[in-house]
Amino acid sequence: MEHALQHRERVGVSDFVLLEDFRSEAAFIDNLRKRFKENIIYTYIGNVLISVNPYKNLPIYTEEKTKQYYKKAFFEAPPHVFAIADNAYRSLVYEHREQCILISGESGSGKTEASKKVLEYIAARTDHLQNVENVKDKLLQTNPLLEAFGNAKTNRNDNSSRFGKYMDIQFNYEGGPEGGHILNYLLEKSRVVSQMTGERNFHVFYQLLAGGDDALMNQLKLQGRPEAYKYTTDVTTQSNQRHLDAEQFRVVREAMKVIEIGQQEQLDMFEIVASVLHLGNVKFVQNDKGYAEILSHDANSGNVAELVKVNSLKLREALTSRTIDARGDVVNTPLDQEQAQFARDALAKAVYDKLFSWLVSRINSSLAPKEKDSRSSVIGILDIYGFEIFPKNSFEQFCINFCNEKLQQLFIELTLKQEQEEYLREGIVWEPVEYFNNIIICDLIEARHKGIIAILDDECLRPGDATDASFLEKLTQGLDGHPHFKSHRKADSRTQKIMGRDEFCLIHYAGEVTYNVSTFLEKNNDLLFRDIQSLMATSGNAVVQDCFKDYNLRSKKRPETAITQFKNSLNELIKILSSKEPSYIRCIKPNDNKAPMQFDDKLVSHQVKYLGLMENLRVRRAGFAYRRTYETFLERYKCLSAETWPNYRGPARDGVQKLVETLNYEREDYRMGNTKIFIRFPKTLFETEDAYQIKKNDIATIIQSRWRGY
Ligand code: AOV
Ligand code: MG
Repeated sequence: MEHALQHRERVGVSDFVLLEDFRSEAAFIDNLRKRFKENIIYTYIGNVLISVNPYKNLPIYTEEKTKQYYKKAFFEAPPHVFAIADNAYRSLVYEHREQCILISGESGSGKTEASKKVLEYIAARTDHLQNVENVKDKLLQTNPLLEAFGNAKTNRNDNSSRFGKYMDIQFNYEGGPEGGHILNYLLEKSRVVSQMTGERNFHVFYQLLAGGDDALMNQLKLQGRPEAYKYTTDVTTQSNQRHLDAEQFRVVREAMKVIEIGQQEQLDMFEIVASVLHLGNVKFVQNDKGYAEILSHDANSGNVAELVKVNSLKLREALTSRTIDARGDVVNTPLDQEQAQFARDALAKAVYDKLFSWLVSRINSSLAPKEKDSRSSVIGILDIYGFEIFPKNSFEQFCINFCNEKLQQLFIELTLKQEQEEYLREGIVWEPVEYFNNIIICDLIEARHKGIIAILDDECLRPGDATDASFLEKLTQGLDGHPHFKSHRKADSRTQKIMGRDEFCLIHYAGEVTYNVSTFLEKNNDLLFRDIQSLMATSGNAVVQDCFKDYNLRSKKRPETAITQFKNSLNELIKILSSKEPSYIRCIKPNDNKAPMQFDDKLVSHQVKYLGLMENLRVRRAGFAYRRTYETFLERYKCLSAETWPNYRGPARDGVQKLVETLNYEREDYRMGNTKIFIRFPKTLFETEDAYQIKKNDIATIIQSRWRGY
C-alpha cells in the first residue's frame, strides 16, 4: 500500500491550508498541477472550492459518487462541488440558515457547468421527497432554454454565457424544492448585430434555422441557411454543427413545454427571433437628397412588419427618420444611411434584449411556488462573468470588472466576518488579519457625484457637445492623483505601454486594466429612437407588446443610463447575497485550447492572482488553519492513544484532549473551541495523519494475519 507521504507527493494536498509553504504561489500551482494530472480537479482552501476545468468527462458525477456526499461533513470525502452543495443544503434544512453559492472565474473556466452540478445534486439529494418532481424538472429545464437565448460560441468558450445569472431555489419546510426565481444581468446584446471572427450569434438563431420544420420556416419566412442573414453570416461552421443545432432545437422546444410556455407564446417568440434576422437584412439606399430610404419592394422590412405585426409603412418611416420634440416643437428629421443603420441595429438589439428579459420573467412565473409558504427558504446560485482583461477593453469590460470589484468586496466582508464569527462561537480569541480592502476601488467607480459612473452619467445627460473625449477629460480632471486611477498621460505598468489619448487605466484589485473610452457615451445612453419604441408598443405580437408596454409616450423623464441601471441591480444583488451564508467555488481554466490534460502554468498563475487565491489562503492560514469537530477528529485518530483506543465512552472533547496530550501537541499549536479543535500549523496535523496511516496498516496487517490463521 502507498505510504501517506508518497500519496501526498503524488496527488498533492486536498486543502491548500495544508501546504507547508503557503505563501509561495509556485507551491500553490504545483499542487494544482499535480492533482490535475491525476484527474483530481477539486481542492479546498478551507471552505472555498477551487475547480480546474478538465475539458473531458470524468466519472466523478455518477449516482454512486453523488451518494458519497449525502450528509457528509466537509472533510469526510474528497473535495467536490457536491460537498459544497450538500453543505449548503444541510445548513439550510437543519440549521435554517439561508445559503448562497458564488461561482466565479474567467470565461470557459467551468462556472456554468459547476452551477448545473449543484442543481443536479440537489435534485438527486431530494429524491426521497414527494411532489417535487415537477418543480425539479422545471428547474433543470431552465438551463437549456436560457442557454439557447443567452449563450453563444465565443473564442474562449463554445457555450459561453453572455449574461449574468443569479438563481434562487426555494425549499419548503421539509427541504423539498418548491420553486425558483432568476435574476439576469447585462445580456451582451451587441452580439445580436455583430460578432468577432470565429464567434457566433446567440445559439437560438442557428437552432431555429437548423431545426425548424418546413411549416414553421414558411410561417417565419425563413430559409434554412445562416449565411443568408447578415447577423449570422460570420461563422466558421463545423461539419456537424448544423446537426447539433437541430438536435438542440428539439431540446429547447421540450424545455419550453416543461416550463409551460404555450404554443402561441412559442410562436410569438420565434417570430421575434426571425424578425431580428430579417431586420439585419434591411438595406438602405441613399435618395437624391442624401437621406436613407428603404425601397418599397424591400421584402425584409415587409417581413419584419408582418412578423411583429406593425404597420409596414410606419416601420419604414421609423427606421429612416426621427421625431424630435424640442420644447414642444415636434420636428421630423430624416436620417442619413449611417444613422438609419444605427437605428436598425439598435432596434434589433433592443427587441432581442427585451425578449430575453421577457423569457426570464416568463420562466419565473412558471417557477413561482404555487402556495405561499412563510417557512420556505432559499439557496441562491450566482453564475456571473469573471474579471476581464482583453487587449482592448470597452464599456462592457468596465461594467463586468466593476461587478467583480463589488463581489470581491462582498467576499472580503463575508469571509472575514465568517471567520471572525466562528472564532467567537467557539470562544477563541480572534487575531486580526492584514488584507487589502478594495472598497477604495468600489468608491472610485460608484461614489456619488465624483465617481466614474457619476461623471459618465453627467456627460450622457449634458445637452450639447458631450463626447467620449470630453468624458475622458472630465475623468482626468476629477480623478487625477487617485491611487487607483491613471490618466491617459501615463503608462500602463502591466503592459508598459503609454496609454493612448482615448484611454484611461484602473488599478483593480486583480490588476491594471486600460479602458478605451470610445463608444462609452453611446453604450451608456443606450438610445432607441422614440418613434421605433412607440411603433413597437402597437405590435400585434403579444410578446413584443409586453416587452414595450412600459414605453409611455407622455413620459418625458429620461430613462436611467445603462450603467446606473446596472449599478442599482448590482447593489440589489449584493443586498440579497449579504443576507445569506456564502459558499465559494472559484473556477480555473487550465489552457486556452479547450483541451484536456493541458496545464498552462502562466495562464493558471494569472487566474490565481486575480481570483485573489493567495490572499484568501493567507487569511485562512493567519489564525488556526485547520479545524475539525471533536467527534470527527476523535473518530479518525482515536486509535493513536491507549486512552481512547480500543474503547472510549466519554465526551468527545475530553477524548480529543487526551489524544493530543498523548501526541505531544505543543500549547501554541492548537486551541480547544466549544465544538472544534483548532490546529495552527498543518505540520501538526500531517504528523498525526501519518501516524494514523501507519497504525491503520498495522491494524490491517494484524487483522489479515488473523484471517489467515483461520
Ligand atoms: P463558464 O461558464 O465558466 O464560461 P462553462 O461552464 O461553460 O464555462 O465551461 C466551458 C466548457 O468546459 C463546457 O462546455 C465543458 O465542455 C467544459 N467543462 C467545464 N466544466 C467541466 C467539468 N466539470 N467536466 C467536464 N467538462 C467541463 V463563460 O459562461 O464563457 O464565463 O461567459
Ligand atoms: Mg457560463
